[in-house]
Order: sequence, then C-alpha cells, then structure tokens
Amino acid sequence: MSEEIKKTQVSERKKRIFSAIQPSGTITLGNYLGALRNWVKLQDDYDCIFAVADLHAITVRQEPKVFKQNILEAYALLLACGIDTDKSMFFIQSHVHTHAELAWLLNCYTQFGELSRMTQFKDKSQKHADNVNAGLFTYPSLMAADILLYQADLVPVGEDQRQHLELSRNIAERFNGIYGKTFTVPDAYIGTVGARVMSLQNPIKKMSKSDENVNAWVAVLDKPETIMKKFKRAVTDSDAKVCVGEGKDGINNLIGIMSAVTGKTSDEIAEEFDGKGYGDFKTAVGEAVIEELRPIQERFEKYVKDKAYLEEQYRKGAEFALKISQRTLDKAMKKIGYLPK
Ligand code: ATP
Ligand code: LTN
Repeated sequence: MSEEIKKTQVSERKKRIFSAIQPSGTITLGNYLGALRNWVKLQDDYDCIFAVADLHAITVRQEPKVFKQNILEAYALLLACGIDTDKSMFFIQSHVHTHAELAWLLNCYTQFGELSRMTQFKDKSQKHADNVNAGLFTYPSLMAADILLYQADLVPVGEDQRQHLELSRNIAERFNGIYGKTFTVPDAYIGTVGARVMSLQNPIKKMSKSDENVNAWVAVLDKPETIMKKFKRAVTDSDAKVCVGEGKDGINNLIGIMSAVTGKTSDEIAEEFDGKGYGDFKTAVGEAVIEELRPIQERFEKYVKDKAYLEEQYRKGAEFALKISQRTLDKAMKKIGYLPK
C-alpha cells in the first residue's frame, strides 16, 4: 500500500471514487476514450478504487478458459492504460468475498419491481432469451454492493449505467433509513465528459464491442493495420467537407475522435483539413489513433507476459480492498442484527 493511499485513508481529505469494468472480451476505443482515460486522470485528485467486475460477467455464459484469460488481460490492459497501483486501489472483484456477501444482503432490501424496471435487464433478457438467469436480474444489487462497500462519494459511469447508480442510491437511502447511517449515498461523477464514440459503420449508434460488425468498432489492442483499415472503411457522407454539421454523423464522430486524441478543437481540425478529401482525413484519424494506442499496446505486451507482476498487483489490491470493505460489511451485518463472529 502506498503512503499516499494510507494518508488519504486516515484524513479522508479527498473524495472517494469507485468504478469498475466488466472483462467481457474486447475493450474498445469507446471504452477507452469514454471511461478508462478519464479514470487515469482522476487518480491525482481523488481517492480512487477500481475493479475488474468479473462477478458481473457471468450473468452471460462465459467459456472458462477464455474467461480466465479475459480477466487477466483486462487487468493488464487497465494497468497499461495508466491505472497506477501506487495511487489507486485496483483489484479483481471475485478476489474480494465481501462483494458477493453484501450483494446478498442488499438483495433483501431491493424490490422486485425496482429490478424489473431496469432497462439493461429488459434489453439483455431479450438478447439472451435462452438464459434469463436470476443474476442478470439482481445485477444492480451487486453493483450497489461494489460501490457501497467502499463508502464511495462519486461514481463515474456512462449513460447506460445511470439507472443502476440511481438504484444504488435508493438502496443506500433505504438501508440508512431503517438502521441509521451505514452507507455513503453515492453521486454520479460529472466531470469533464468523456467522448461518446459512435459506431464507425452506423454513426447514430454508440461504438459497442457486442456489435457483430467488427468494422463498427476499434479495439484498444487492434493491430495498427487493422485500425487503419477500419477507419478507411468508416461510413461518411457525400458532402466531402471536413466540418461538424447536421446529417454528417460519420464525420462528426471522426472529428470527435480526432479531437479527443489530439486535444485539438473541431474548428482547428476543420481548418487543418479545409480543401482536403475524406480519404486524407480518415487516414489522419487512423494515424492519430494508432499513435495514441501504441504506448498502451507496448505496455500491455510487457505486463501480460509478466504473470508474477500482475499477481503481485492484484493480490495487493485485493488485500487492501478486503480490509476496507470488511469494515462496511461488518457494520451492516451488526445493524441488521447478526451475531458477531
Ligand atoms: P456492451 O457492448 O456489452 O454493451 P460496451 O462496449 O458498451 O459493452 P460497457 O462494458 O457497457 O461497454 O461499458 C464500460 C464503460 O465504457 C462504461 O463506462 C461506458 O459508459 C463506457 N463506454 C462504452 N462504450 C462507449 C462509447 N462508445 N463511447 C463512450 N463511452 C463508452
Ligand atoms: N455494470 C458496469 C460495471 C460495474 C460498475 C460497478 C460500474 C460493475 N460494478 C460499480 C460502476 C460502479 C458496466 O457494465 N459498465
């Protein structure tokens, strides 16, 4: 545990942030620009806790060997993106048993009606009609446990997870209402909004790893030539003018990506490409993305080969996470009336 984390633990000066990502295969440019890159920036100003949410991932069927590899790779990739275990706590959810335990307790303070209203449950139960399991239904109580165990003040989540966060707040308030203040009621983190990256093939839809058209998304670990090919194939319009505009969703998206990666404004980009064709622009966006991802890919290759290092990091994270979360779990159990061990 670093001195910095110890200090914040004691003084609670910094606000605490919790977030997690599921290890469900490919991590996309959308995940990176919309979420991960912001997590990295938050590490200096907040007391950050991050997790690979592998318990959530089995709400859809996983092939054991692939799943195991995906968990380890997600951990390595987040390190490669810049999650720094000297500044933040970073662990694998299934290594910290308090998550499943508090999730059970919270299930008993969550109403069937509330869970039935979750749009992600409705969407996913349609998508996986052959496996509408109880875990898919109670997924938000586990997410509430993740957050409430660490008394997190703020949770950076994308639009799709807002409803789950709202439910976490309701569960915390309900529990506190019955037993007195036990959990911090978390707020959504609204900071510099991460870029919303759209599909390269259908730019009115968000870029999503579950899109069956592989040309619709770019993975953080895609090879440079694959990245370039996908950008060259990106859907645009017949206007042939590089600028933000109505009905120019494809170009708007490419400008958004270019801006997120280079830090240039849309106007600066439009000026730079004034008089140039879409071909040149797409190549330039591809190159910029390749350069942004290159150091991450290099670090990933190094980490993923070093199993001993990864093990050391995730063990350290889990040990520390257990200490903090056990305090909250004990407190909640005592309030409910369980006998101390
Ligand atoms: P799925 O395709 O299974 O829905 P996903 O690619 O949408 O997955 P999630 O695991 O649901 O990704 O999301 C992880 C994080 O990445 C969330 O914070 C989410 O808001 C963010 N995110 C995902 N896709 C994008 C995108 N296209 N643009 C910006 N942020 C995104
Ligand atoms: N459900 C989230 C991942 C997740 C999470 C969390 C996010 C699991 N636990 C706690 C924020 C806080 C997702 O699928 N993006």
